[in-house]
Amino acid sequence: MLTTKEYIEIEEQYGAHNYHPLDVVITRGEGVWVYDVEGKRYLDCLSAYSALNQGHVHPKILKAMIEQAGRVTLTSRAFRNDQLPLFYKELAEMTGYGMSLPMNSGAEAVETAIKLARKWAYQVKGIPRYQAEIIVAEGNFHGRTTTIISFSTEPAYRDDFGPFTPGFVAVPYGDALALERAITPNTAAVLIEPIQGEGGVIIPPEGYLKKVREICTRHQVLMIADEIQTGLGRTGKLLACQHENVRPDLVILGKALSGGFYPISAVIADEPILGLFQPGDHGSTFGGNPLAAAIGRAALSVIREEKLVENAAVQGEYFLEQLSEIPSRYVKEVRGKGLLIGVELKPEAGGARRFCEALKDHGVLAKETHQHVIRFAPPLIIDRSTIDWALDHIRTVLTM
Ligand code: IF1
Repeated sequence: MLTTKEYIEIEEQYGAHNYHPLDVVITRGEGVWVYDVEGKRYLDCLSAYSALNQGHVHPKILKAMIEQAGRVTLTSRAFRNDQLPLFYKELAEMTGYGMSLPMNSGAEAVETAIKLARKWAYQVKGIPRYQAEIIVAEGNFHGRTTTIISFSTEPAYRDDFGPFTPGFVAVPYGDALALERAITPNTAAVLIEPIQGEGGVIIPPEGYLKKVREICTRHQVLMIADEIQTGLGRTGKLLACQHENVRPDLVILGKALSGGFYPISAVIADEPILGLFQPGDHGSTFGGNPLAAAIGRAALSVIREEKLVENAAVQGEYFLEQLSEIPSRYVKEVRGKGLLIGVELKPEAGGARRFCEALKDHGVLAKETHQHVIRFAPPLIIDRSTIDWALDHIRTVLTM
């Protein structure tokens, strides 16, 4: 085995530099823990941006993956397979939406939802062809494709990558009035995150999602929730929109839909909307393949059987409360829902990165977002004593 330094040198020489990772080289993961090539153990407080809600290498998902990998992995959608129908059915039963459309990356599922909303606009709402507009929120993060970055408001994600896809309007996040004012007869949909993850764990004012739902209904506009990061238990509900008893027309899932084993995403909706896609309209070589479907089925069953939604609510409340009580001169605000928690530091703290570096040295892996926010989002299988262990180290680092 090579040393940490050697792995990093090779990576820097041969890999594109589109990331600035913490200098920890992970070789193994188990549950909430990962191990680096020097044998040091760390608590994973990022969970691959919520893809690992079920924890690393969950044995049940691993078993499903290995069994299916030995049977058949890919049929293409030109033929049917015996896993996809059951994945559809189990996803419908769990989420209460009638249909789903599987893709691979989150960004692909967002693209799928955009295409579907546009088709709905022309075929159902009667918007003049190619005039459809979709309203998004400032500070959004929905992925990295050229269309999606076209409506990003973050210069780093956007600058130098134009020309941009038209048809999107951005309004301030959390402001329902601004959203309603932006609606025109050509508005097809509103696309929002229930909590902005990359935006810095931004929680909108209470009642915002409910208002967005009412506005969408009143103006015959589709409400699309990007729950790629917030969905599947992360915030203490299966879907974060359920905190306000809101049912969007379309929900986009990804990340934890595979428990971190494989890229699996999906758009879920009812038949009057998702039924608009006709053969040939949309597709993917790998989307809905039997390996993905088998993994997805196992990933969903772990969320259900291990009551991860409930655990996220209970442990998240405790973690948030304990973090809020840390007497740190650097902390401006602690906020979160379930196990999606952001600790925003004051500008004079000198940025969150150095705190993440220090946490890493203490065996806690967390990632800064938007310069001043440390995000804590451990796997949803975490227990109270492990949170207490983490808190000891977080306290030390935040009061250094
Ligand atoms: C990166 C961020 C998180 C997402 C929401 C769609 C996607 C994501 C709400 C796209 C993806 C990831 C992508 C990853 C880092 C990460 C991230 F900091 F960049 F913004 F989680 F906060 N909608 N988020 O959060 O899904 O196509 O990647 O499967 O791009 O570096 P994807």
